[in-house]
Amino acid sequence: MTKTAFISGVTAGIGEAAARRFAGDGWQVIGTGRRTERLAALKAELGEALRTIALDMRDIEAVQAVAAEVGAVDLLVNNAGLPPPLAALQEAEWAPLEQVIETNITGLVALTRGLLPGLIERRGGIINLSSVAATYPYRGGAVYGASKAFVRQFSLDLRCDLQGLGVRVTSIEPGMVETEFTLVRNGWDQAASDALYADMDPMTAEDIAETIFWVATQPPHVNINALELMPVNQSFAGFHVARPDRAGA
Ligand code: 8X3
Repeated sequence: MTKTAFISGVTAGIGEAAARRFAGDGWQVIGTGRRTERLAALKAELGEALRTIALDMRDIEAVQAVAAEVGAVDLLVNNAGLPPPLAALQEAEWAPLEQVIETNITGLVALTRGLLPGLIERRGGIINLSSVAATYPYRGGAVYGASKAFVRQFSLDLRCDLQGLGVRVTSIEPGMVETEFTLVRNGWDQAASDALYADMDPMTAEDIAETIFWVATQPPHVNINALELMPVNQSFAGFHVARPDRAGA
């Protein structure tokens, strides 16, 4: 029987690549996004394999209505999410922070909760897109990193709620992937994005889509709890030490 994957945020990057990957393997894909012209372009490419739904994850009533209307699916990929501008909290504007919290956390919980009855009925799977930022802090990443730490912990706790029901839950935690992520973070500054990914061979949206597909197609008795990935050329920052008394010395 044809399996159905519900993927949020298919208008770019990892979500778009995942829609292609699952559709290419014969799955029926239901894909959401805010940008209708991009939804239409992907629909034109994937045809019958893709059903598109225009949806802003911040509109909780719409999220709940979509979940109720869609009914049972075999897989939910909670991909929709974004970072705010990379600014220390004391320098950050409120609106983008609120947008990130509403999208990455509130919308994700509402969509998951809405689709859970059907996922339980199908003994399906949930794959949540977290980030290495959930574990490793960096300046300017407080709200983004915390939102992704929420996604990781939500995934692990959800496994307890679903104990014995046959539903799998996974947190996927990528490092640098060249998508629109850095454009969004830098106010669509293409040069800044190009500079960040230059000469370091970042992961691609297709790399992560392949990982999502692999997780989803493990035997039903295997649950990948969490999976952290980085490009080889990305590793970890050290600790920072402030010595205010020596400023300018
Ligand atoms: C973002 C990952 O490494 O670009 O999810 O901060 S990284």
